[in-house]
Amino acid sequence: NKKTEILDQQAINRALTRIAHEILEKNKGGEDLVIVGIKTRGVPLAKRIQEKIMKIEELTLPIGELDITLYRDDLQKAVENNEPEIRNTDIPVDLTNKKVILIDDVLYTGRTVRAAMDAVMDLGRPSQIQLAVLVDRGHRELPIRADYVGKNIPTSDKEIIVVQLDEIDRVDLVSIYEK
Ligand code: 3GP
Ligand code: 5GP
Ligand code: MG
Repeated sequence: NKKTEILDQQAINRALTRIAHEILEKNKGGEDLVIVGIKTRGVPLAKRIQEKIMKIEELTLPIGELDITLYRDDLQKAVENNEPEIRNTDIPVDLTNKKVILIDDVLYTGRTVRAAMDAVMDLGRPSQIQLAVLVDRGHRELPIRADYVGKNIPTSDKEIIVVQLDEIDRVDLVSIYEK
């Protein structure tokens, strides 16, 4: 079980600062943006990006969360036919005509993001949905890409990315493990 550290705390922080700037640049400011984190680790990432945007523009973006769980028997196994399911949504604002920025830790097959987009569309009619992820590890099974990427980490299917965030794991670290 070899482990290689890919992003330390400073690198994660810089990537999130860049993403916050990119979000503001692409959207010409923060007007009409709503940030939505995908549980578990997408939620603290969403909060951090919201705080960075607050510092840059003195603007507090509304923030929500989605709980999307993959009922895979074994995370180590191939994805097969297991589809992610929406368990809970907590989005405290009307999304109509808003630009929704989905935030997740790792983008892999794209199935979680597809489920997240379904959930968001069910809640209202956003004018746009954009996607920010800390890590894109490749292996997409759907035509989905991220608008903002902390780091592209090409992986083999024998590798997994471990994302640790201070709010949950008491440390900020992204590493790659060999299964
Ligand atoms: P997260 O909820 O913060 O995203 O799925 C439970 C946890 O297991 C996830 O935490 C994720 O970090 C980790 N994990 C590692 N490999 C995988 C994987 O291939 N699929 C999923 N869904 N989670 C994985
Ligand atoms: P997808 O639905 O794109 O296959 O997977 C995305 C979701 O599964 C994300 O929420 C992510 O947390 C989790 N995931 C998939 N692969 C990995 C991985 O290698 N490492 C981690 N930490 N999470 C993963
Ligand atoms: Mg996740």
